[in-house]
Parts: sequence; structure tokens; C-alpha cells
Amino acid sequence: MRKEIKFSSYRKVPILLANAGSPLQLNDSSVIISAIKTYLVSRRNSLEEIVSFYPPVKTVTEQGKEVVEYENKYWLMLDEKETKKVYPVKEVRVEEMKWRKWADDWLVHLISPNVYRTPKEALASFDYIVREGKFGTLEGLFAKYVGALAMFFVSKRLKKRHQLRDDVREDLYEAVNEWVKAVGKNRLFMGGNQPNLADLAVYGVLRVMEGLEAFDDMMVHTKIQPWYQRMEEVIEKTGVAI
Ligand SMILES: N[C@@H](CCC(=O)N[C@@H](CS)C(=O)NCC(=O)O)C(=O)O
Repeated sequence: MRKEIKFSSYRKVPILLANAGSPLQLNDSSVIISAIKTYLVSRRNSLEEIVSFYPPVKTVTEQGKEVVEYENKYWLMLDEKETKKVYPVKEVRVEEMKWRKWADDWLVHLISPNVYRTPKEALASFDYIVREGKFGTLEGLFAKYVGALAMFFVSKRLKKRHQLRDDVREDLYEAVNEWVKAVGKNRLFMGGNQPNLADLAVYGVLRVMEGLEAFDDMMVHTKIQPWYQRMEEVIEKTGVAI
């Protein structure tokens, strides 16, 4: 809830608070992932130092809105030896970056138009949000009906902004199948026998829709299921995705 992130001038979630000697705040899911992965592989630098390699850059959009982006957010800060270990050939690194960016710039924008597509779906989505969140009874009821109605309309605007087709499912199916095709038939994950950060990014986006009509439709109408199931299995086995 907004009041829970009052301490932060960055107003989006997720935010990661790390206790790295001094308290440290990491913003943006892709920065969080790149910083942690860098830290886990290298352990050369403190998390603080690693985070400084992903500086925020403020820009102003044509509409005059200030937006923050983070530099290098798909790049792991590794030396030559570590790089060889994580990315045996350069192409593997380029491919991972390409699809992480695709997940952030395209795939993620298909969620709202799909899960708030109809008033009924918007209500089901908010029912889920309210059940998982920390709402009082009345507050929850209000959030559910007002939130669902608001997001139903917002999602129509998002649909226009991102130039989705009238049938937003079509864009979702196409995107997901494009991903399956990119993984191909000769490997379990884009990362080979184990997921890489692109697998993680795509899984993270799709996972959000679990339990909703959009997710079930996607499972039936696309070829995503075998890959998705493998992701669930490795997560189950290792406790974490990577
Ligand atoms: N690029 C950011 C996007 C984060 C984002 O947009 N989060 C949404 C919720 S999923 C949010 O906090 N929106 C509130 C706002 O934009 O004010 C990331 O991947 O972390």
C-alpha cells in the first residue's frame, strides 16, 4: 500500500531493502535482479558498490512527465573470468539481455489489458488482490469494487498507449508463443539446463496472472505450458528461481 512505501521517494514496487552494513535501498525489479546476481557470482564488491553501477537517470517525457530509468539494468558487473563462467559465449549474454528487455518493454504491458479486460475479469483480479493484501473489511470491499472499475477503464487507456489489438488475448498469445519459439526445442530453458535471467523475467510476468481467466486461456491457446511447468519444477526443487 502507498502508506507502506512512504519512506521512499521512489514510488513504485518492488523495492528491496538490504541490510548491507548500512541500510541500502534498491529500486526497479531488473536492477534488483542484476545487482543480486552480480553479487552472488562475484562477491568481490559490496552490494553498495554494485548498486552504484546502476545509477538512476531522470528524463522528461514529451508530456512533461518526469521518469526515472536505471542505466545498465540488464548488465551484470562481472570480470572476465566470471563472465566466462556465466556466459560461455557472447551470444548467450546478448540473448539474455534482449529478452529481459522484451519482458519489461512489451510482455509486462499485456498484463493489465488482459486481466482487467471485462468488468467480470477486473472484479476477479481485484478479489485476488484484496484477498492477498492487507485490507480491512470495509476498505477491502471498497478497494475491490472501486479498484476494479477504475482499472477496467485504465486498462483501456493502456491498451491504446501500447497499441494492442482489439482482442488483447491475441497479443498475449502471440508474445508468449514468440518466447517459446525463442527458447526453441533443443533446450529446456533459454539458459540451457537451468533458467537464466530472461527465463526469470518472463516467468515473473506470467506468474502474476495465475488463477485468472487470462492465465487459463493462455495455457490452453499457446505452447507455453511445458516451459512454464519446468520453471515451476526448478523453483520447487531449489526454493528459488536462480
Ligand atoms: N520498471 C519497474 C516498474 C515498477 C512498477 O511500475 N510497479 C507498479 C506496480 S506493479 C507500481 O508500483 N506502480 C505505481 C506507480 O507507478 O505509481 C520495475 O520493473 O520494477
